[in-house]
Amino acid sequence: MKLIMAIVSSDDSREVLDRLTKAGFRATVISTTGGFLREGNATIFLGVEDEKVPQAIETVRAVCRRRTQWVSPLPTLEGPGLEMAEPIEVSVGGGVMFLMNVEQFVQV
Ligand code: 2BA
Ligand code: 2BA
Repeated sequence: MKLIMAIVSSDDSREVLDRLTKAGFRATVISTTGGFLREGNATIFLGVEDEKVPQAIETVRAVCRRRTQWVSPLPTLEGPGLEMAEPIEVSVGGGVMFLMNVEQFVQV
């Protein structure tokens, strides 16, 4: 069994969960915040049998489309005054997934 930790945009999380549960996957979701944009995202934990891992990944991939967004980074404290950094283009919306081996799955 694998534990998939999928970090997805908050906008996409509902549809990802709908599709995952319809496909029979079990999931746990927590509201999280990205360290870079400081915007809400969702972290979905999926305990998945090894042979179902590709299907789980495809289900997340089908919903989470990568797109670009302009953001103004937080002001820096470098230099004499408060420097406003130039807006930068970042890529958002795609899913990020970590896969971990599960030693044991216990249901009580
Ligand atoms: P955030 O940290 O808010 O990052 C949002 C997007 O900003 C990232 O999208 C990436 O395109 C860009 N970005 C992040 N850090 C950057 C940096 N130091 N310089 C330039 N651009 C940067 P994704 O890569 O799709 O990541 C989406 C969210 O997934 C991230 O939100 C973070 O919460 C999580 N994440 C991504 N990689 C991670 C990792 N290696 N470890 C833990 N969490 C990760
Ligand atoms: P349990 O299987 O006891 O699961 C309780 C909670 O534990 C789940 O809440 C979920 O948050 C987490 N969980 C269980 N197995 C997991 C796994 N493999 N990966 C990640 N998280 C896991 P809910 O999702 O709200 O489910 C409540 C109960 O509804 C479940 O109790 C189960 O009896 C049933 N259920 C959940 N998903 C189902 C599905 N796709 N088809 C049929 N029944 C489902």
